[in-house]
Amino acid sequence: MHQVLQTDGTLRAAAPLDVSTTRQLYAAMVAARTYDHKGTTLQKQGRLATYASFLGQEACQIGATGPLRPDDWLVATYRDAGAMWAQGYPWVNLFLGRTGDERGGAAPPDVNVLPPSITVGAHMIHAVGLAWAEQYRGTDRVALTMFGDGATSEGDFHEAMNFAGVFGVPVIFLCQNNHYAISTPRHRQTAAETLAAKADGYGMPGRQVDGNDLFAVYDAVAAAVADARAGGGPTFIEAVTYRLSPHTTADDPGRYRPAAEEEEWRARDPLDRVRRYLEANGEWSPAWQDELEQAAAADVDAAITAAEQLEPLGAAAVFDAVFAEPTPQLLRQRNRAATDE
Ligand SMILES: Cc1ncc(C[n+]2csc(CCOP(=O)(O)OP(=O)(O)O)c2C)c(N)n1
Repeated sequence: MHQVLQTDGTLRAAAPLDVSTTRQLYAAMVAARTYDHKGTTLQKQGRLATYASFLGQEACQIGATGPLRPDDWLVATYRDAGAMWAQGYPWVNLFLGRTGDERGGAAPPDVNVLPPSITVGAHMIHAVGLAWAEQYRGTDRVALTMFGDGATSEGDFHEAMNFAGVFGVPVIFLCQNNHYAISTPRHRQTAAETLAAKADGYGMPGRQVDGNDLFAVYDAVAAAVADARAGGGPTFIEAVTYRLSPHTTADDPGRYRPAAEEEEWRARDPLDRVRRYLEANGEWSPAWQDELEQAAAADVDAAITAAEQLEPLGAAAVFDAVFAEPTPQLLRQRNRAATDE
C-alpha cells in the first residue's frame, strides 16, 4: 500500500506538493469537515431529510480532486460532498439536494460535476460515457469517478470498468474502501485479497493507497490523471480509509462494528496527520486553525441561509427535472400534482 505521510506527520517518501499547496488543501479539508459536521447537525434538527457523512474520508475527497483541472469531470456519490465542493459544486446546492429540492441538482453551467448518485454504482457508467465523449472530441479532459467498496459488487462496476479498459477511456476509478457498505464488512463484499487487484481483470493498472494520507491519494490520482490525459487510458485506485460516522443519519454502527475499531481509525485521522506535518515545518498555528474554522463556518452558514431562504418548490417540480421533454404520462401526473397543491 502506497503511503507518503505517516500518522505522526513524518514523511516516508518525498512530499508530492509544496508547502503552500499543502496549506491550501489542508484548509479545504477543514472546510469539508465543517460542512460535514453541519450536515449531521441540521439533519438532527429536522432541517435536512437525511445526511451521509464522510467524516474520516477527507484525505480521499480533497486529495483526489486536487490534481484535477476545473474543466475535468467529477461523477461521485451521496458521500462525496467534500470532493464535489472542492471541484466547484456549491455548498448551497449540496444542502438543497439533502432537503429533496430539485434545484440542488442544477450545478452552475461551468461546473463539470454531476449531481450525487444515490444509486450505488450507476454513476460510474456516466463517468465512462463523459470521458469517452471527451476522448472522441479530442480534448484532454478526464473524468474522476468516486464510489465505495460496496459498489464494486454491482454489475454497473463491471460494465464501467470493462468498457473503460477496452476503449482506453480517460477515466480514473477511485474506490474509497471505507470498510463497510452500510453493515456489510469488506470481507463479505469480495473474496479478492484487495479491491485494487480487480483492475487486472479489466486490463488497467490498479493501485492501493493509504486513503487517510492526503499525499498518497494526491500522488496516485495525479499520476493516473497524467496518464489518462496522455492517452494512457484508465486507472483503478483503491484508497483504504474508514467511515468514522454512521452510514447515514438513519444508521447505528454500534450494531455491526466494535467501538475499539472506530477508535483505532480515529487515531489515524487524516486532518491530524497533515496538521502534524505542517506544524513540524512551522506552517501551522492554533490561531491559523481558528481562522480556517471561522471562515469555513461563515461560508457554510451563508449557504444554509441561502438554501433556507428560497421559496419552496411545489410537488409538481419533481417532474420537471426528469426529462427535457416529458412523456405524456409524466405530464398527466405533473398536472395532477400541480392541481393538488
Ligand atoms: C443499486 C442500489 N442498491 C442498494 C442501495 C442502498 N444502499 C445505499 S448506500 C449502500 C451501501 C453502499 O456502500 P459502498 O458502495 O461501500 O459506499 P459507502 O456508503 O460506504 O460510501 C446501499 C446498499 C442503493 N442506493 N442503490
